[in-house]
Order: sequence, then structure tokens, then C-alpha cells
Amino acid sequence: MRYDVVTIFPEYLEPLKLSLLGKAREKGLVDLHLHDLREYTFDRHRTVDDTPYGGGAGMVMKAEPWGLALDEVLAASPLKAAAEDASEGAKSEGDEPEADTRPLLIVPSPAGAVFDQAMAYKLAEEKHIVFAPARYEGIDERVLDWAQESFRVMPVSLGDYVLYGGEVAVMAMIEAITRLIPGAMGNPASLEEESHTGGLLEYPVYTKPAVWRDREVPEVLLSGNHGAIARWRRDRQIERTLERRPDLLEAYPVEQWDKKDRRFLAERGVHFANPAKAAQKKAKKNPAPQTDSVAQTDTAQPEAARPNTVQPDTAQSNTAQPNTVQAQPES
Ligand code: 6GU
Repeated sequence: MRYDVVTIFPEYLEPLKLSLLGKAREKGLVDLHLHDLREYTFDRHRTVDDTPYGGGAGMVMKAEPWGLALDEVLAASPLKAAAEDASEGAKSEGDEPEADTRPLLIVPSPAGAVFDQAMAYKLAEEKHIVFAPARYEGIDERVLDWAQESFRVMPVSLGDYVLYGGEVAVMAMIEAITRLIPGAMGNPASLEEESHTGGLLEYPVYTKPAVWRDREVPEVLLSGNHGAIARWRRDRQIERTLERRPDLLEAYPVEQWDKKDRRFLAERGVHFANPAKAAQKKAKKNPAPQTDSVAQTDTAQPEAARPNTVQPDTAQSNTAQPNTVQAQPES
């Protein structure tokens, strides 16, 4: 994976080069190139911003420096060579549909699609990602229009709050993406168990000593009973998710709750509407034919209701639909 970042604060991202990407960089899995936007200005003050046409508060980033910087990044793209090879091959072999060899241009913006683990997994499959973090009120819109000819342009937000600029968002994204590149993690098994991968939050962890400030490690973890430990951890995951992120519980694919999960949730006032039984009940109560009732149940979970599984869809990953779990304690 090659990352390019064009920014007026390259020194901000410098630490990523040194430590954060550590192993992945040593192994040659990632390659980070930082570009100072001011290098693409030619006036004495190295001006990158100007007042907005139409008036209003704040400043807008000028198009010229961005255009020149992105030209240079494009010329160095590893995908460029791939594109040239492909077009030569196509000439001789005929009508193969050409793959999109444009690099991805991520434009951090609070107005973008929200970044999540599913998106990170998808982005980890890319070969070249270019980041264009803006300061001030944003970049002259014509840059983004023009960039679509040569890049797949993707506005991405870190969440529903506003930062001074996109640099911190770029750092967060690079970290989240890099650790998902095959070979980048010391112990890939830890990816399978962590929060947001399986759709539930992670269980709590403990290490030695067994007693610390009068607090004991939960007994089951010392029992050596692997089945009991797995069950205890699963219960803690469900408990935590219910408490902190009920939205995730609702998006969890119903068919993945086992009997013990359901019992655990029922004890906490969370019940599942069994679509088949609900339909039966309804039919008994009201013998008139209900042609559409079955179709409306949740027996057939759409793919889109699984944002946290391993095959995410970058473009539209936030289409989780509530299913039959009601994450509300009974009163
Ligand atoms: Cl990506 N940029 C800025 N400036 N603010 C944000 C953000 C990005 N994500 C959340 N807030």
C-alpha cells in the first residue's frame, strides 16, 4: 500500500513514519509519502488560501497548489504503471472490461461518509490511497470536480463533530487501515476478537497479579475451563454492547444469536420477535388473508444489515437496518 498525504502540516504526520506504522513499514507493506502543499506555491508568502467568492466567513484553499500537488502524486502512482500495462494487454487480447486503475483520493470532511471498521477493511485492499486534508473552510470545489477524472474521489468523516482540519482524521484512518493489511499485525488472531469486527464490543481482559488493590480477577478465568471462559466472555460482550452501544445490538444478524445468547438477553429484558410465530399468532387472531405480513418480517436478513462482518462495502457500509432485537430493558 502506498499512502500519499498532501497537507500544509506535513510535520504533523511525521510521527506516523517513525513509529506508528512500525512493522508494516519494515516489512515493506506500506510506504508513506508526505507532501507540503506550500511547496506548490510561488509567491513570497506561499499562499494557500484566499477569500471566498460570494462572501462569507473564513478562507478557502486555492485550487492551483492542490492541482500541482495532485499532478505530482498521480505521476508517481504505482497504479499508473498497472494502467499502462493493462491498456497494452487489452489491445492485443481484445474486449476485457478495464478495471478502474484510478487511485483513491480520500478527502477528509465532516460532510463525508462516516469511517468505520467495515470501511477500513475495504480500504486495506487498496494499492494507493491519497489523502487531501483541508484546513479553513475547505478546498475550492473545482479541485474535487477535476480530480474525478484521475482519482476515485471519496469524502470521508471521522464522526459527527468538527475538527480544525483533516490531519488528525488522516492519522486515524491510516492507523485503522494499516493494521488490517495482511501481515501487518503481529498476531492476526487478535483481529478476529476485537471490537467492531464481529459486530459486538470486546470483552474485558485481565492479567497478573490475580489480586490487585483488593480486586480479584473473575474466578472463571482462572478455572481452566475453556468452554466456561468462552461463554463468560460472550456474555460480557453482549452485556457491554447492550449498555454502551445498543445500536450495534440492533444491527447484529438475528440468526447469529445462539440459545444462550437469547437467554442472557431475555434476562435483561431484550426479546426477539420470532417472525414465524408472530405471523402465526396474527393469522389466528385475524383469519383474513394477510398477504404482505410475512414479507415484512425479518426472516430474510438483507446483506446490508451486516455492516460489521468481513466483507464490507466501501461505498455504502452504513445501511444497517434495525432487526427484531429491542434493546430496551423492561420496566
Ligand atoms: Cl475528516 N475533518 C474535519 N475537519 N472535521 C471532522 C472530520 C474530518 N471528521 C469529523 N470531524
